[in-house]
Amino acid sequence: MNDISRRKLMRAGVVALPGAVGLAAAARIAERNGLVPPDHSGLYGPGETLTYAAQRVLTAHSLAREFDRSQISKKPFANETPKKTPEFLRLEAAGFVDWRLKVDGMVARPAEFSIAQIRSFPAHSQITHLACEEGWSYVAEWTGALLSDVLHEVSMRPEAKFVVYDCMDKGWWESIDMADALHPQTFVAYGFNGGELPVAFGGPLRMRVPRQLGYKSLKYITRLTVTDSLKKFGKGLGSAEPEFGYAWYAGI
Ligand SMILES: Nc1nc2c(c(=O)[nH]1)N[C@H]1C(S)=C(S)[C@@H](COP(=O)(O)O)O[C@H]1N2
Ligand SMILES: [Mo]
Repeated sequence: MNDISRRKLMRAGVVALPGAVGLAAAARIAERNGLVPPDHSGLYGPGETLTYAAQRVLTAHSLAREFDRSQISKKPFANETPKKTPEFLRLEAAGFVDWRLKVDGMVARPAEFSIAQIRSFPAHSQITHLACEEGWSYVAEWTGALLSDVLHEVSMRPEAKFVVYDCMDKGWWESIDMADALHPQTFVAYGFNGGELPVAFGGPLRMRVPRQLGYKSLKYITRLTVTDSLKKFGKGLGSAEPEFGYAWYAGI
């Protein structure tokens, strides 16, 4: 750790003092700085708070590693595809022309975007690593719009702190903070390795959050909700994952 980042960490007070007293103190300081993750109250809560607050203070603007074309995985592995609902099958059969991304919550202009409208935002590409918490991973090229461009289009209110996202896969939902939502590598992705994003990999549109584990990169997204609090969503833990014992913040 260099001197500047150490100083930043100390200024925010998120210093890893040894033992439970240190964790409690760090948690209090994190709270004062608005850096408490939504799943802070469980068994691993103090550790989650420390990890999240320290990463946000030290690496809020860091970039995920990008790879060369030659490093793209020959056989990327798609997680099991969900049992498609009749609605999903209907949208897929029609080439997703009726699919919409709804954007609502703390925004001045709630909107619904077709896939053509999402494609009309400036296109960006990245070759990044997608790592599942279960141990497998792959490198692929993703093409999409910056999530920040979509959010600017609807004009977020200044109190906004998180973006919650839903998908066509029952039970799956996620959220990220503004450091990730506005990050230049966070995409709503519709392209994969130079072609269209296959349904197996989350088409027509998936979230791509390369600074966090794979489960934050939700597939088949249909809705973004901008909010200042995660308490009213699901069990209030920020996403479906903490309900099963995984961390809301899955920074890598
Ligand atoms: N809708 C939806 N999104 C999802 C999942 C899922 O089952 N359904 N799995 C998540 C997990 S755990 C991982 S690791 C990645 C896997 O991405 P892949 O299918 O492209 O390999 O997608 C994430 N997004
Ligand atoms: Mo995963």
